[in-house]
Amino acid sequence: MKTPSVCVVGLGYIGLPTALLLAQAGNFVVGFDTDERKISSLKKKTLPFHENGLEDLFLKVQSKKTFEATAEIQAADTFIIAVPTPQSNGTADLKYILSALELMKPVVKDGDTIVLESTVGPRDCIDHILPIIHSWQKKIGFGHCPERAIPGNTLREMVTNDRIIGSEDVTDGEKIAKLYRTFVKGEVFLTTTTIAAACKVMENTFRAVNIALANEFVQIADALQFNVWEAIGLANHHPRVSIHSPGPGVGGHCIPIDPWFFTHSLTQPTLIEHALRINESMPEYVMEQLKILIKRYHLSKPTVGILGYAYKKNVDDPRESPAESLKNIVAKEFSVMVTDPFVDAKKFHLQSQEEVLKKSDVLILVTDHDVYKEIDFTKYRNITCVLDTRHILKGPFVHYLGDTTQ
Ligand code: SAJ
Repeated sequence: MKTPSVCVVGLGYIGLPTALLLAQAGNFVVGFDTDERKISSLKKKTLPFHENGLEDLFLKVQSKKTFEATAEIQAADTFIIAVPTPQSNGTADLKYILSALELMKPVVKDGDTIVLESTVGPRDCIDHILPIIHSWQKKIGFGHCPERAIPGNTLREMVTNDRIIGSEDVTDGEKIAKLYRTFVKGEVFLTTTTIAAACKVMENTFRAVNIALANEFVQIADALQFNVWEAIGLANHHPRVSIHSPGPGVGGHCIPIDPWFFTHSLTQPTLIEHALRINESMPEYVMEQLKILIKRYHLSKPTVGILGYAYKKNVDDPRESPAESLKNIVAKEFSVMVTDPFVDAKKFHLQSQEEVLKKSDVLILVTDHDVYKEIDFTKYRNITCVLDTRHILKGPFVHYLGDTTQ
């Protein structure tokens, strides 16, 4: 392989697909990760996680010989940082970004460019990241291009979504745009790092607040005894209304976390913080509804089965999943089992679907995996009722969150 033109730092759900798309477009790419097991599995041609279409892309890129995984950071013309940014006291914790910068410091040279894809707060590039790069006293370009692709449809969205590139220097911004245009078919917009970061956090905040509203509607519907699903469906026929779907809570590494990056900037209580708390409280609310059902069916010491551990439908990612908090809440009072067809059962102590179906008295559907629609619950005489938090099942003993009318 030639000298790499791009080094992607962090081969997770965003870094790896980005690296492979760049490589497929003809750029010579090295992918670096501090997790040596991930690198050795990639070297053995095994992907560390599932994402639609990723395996095919990986195979294609192997035949082109434009991608290499490495446990040692390497010189390149452009470095793309795609590492996690957890939340800490209402700001983005930059520790992984700072250690990535520390690792690349010895290999960057005059004329190189660093692109940050990880989500950060609006002022983080100006206040914390650029001062570090400037302190190296080299001519390094910098831009912030926050990732926007949705897990489950990552590859398609990485190609078709519009991208926002923030840079304090127009030439750097244009250079980065040129690289991204090798695989991005959407429009590429140039702006400042602050605006780029603000857009990204606003996008996920918009979603978090709207989901919280739907989750509050569930509680209102239960209190006033109407079917929230029918009401939302009909309300969404209004040309300017698009209510999100209620559910057992919000998971993933983005929507429950990124909106916090805004909250430290105001001293008064924010709508955003209240919305995040509503979403966080949903597993408790599901437990309350479960207890109502258990009482209604006169179940004593029931075994509760949880269907779905991933944070959302048809993915294998359990990060911040509401299923984990629900499991812990239920376990305080009842015996509980969890199953998920996509998530690593050994790593997360999950049971097989058949075992959960055969041994549970009551089920809670947490994740709306399509395969759950195929289960014939009537085959299992032990199952008294199912609490469907996503409104995807049908059947005589299925009860829905936000519908006490059944
Ligand atoms: N959810 C609901 N109701 C809804 C929609 C989602 O309860 O109406 C739940 C899901 O089940 C899941 C969580 O919210 O637990 C988040 O799922 P999601 O599909 O809304 O979003 P993510 O976290 O998979 O990806 C988001 C996306 N952001 C936006 O749509 C604004 C994606 O484009 C970002 O790239 C990603 O965050 C990120 O990495 O920031």
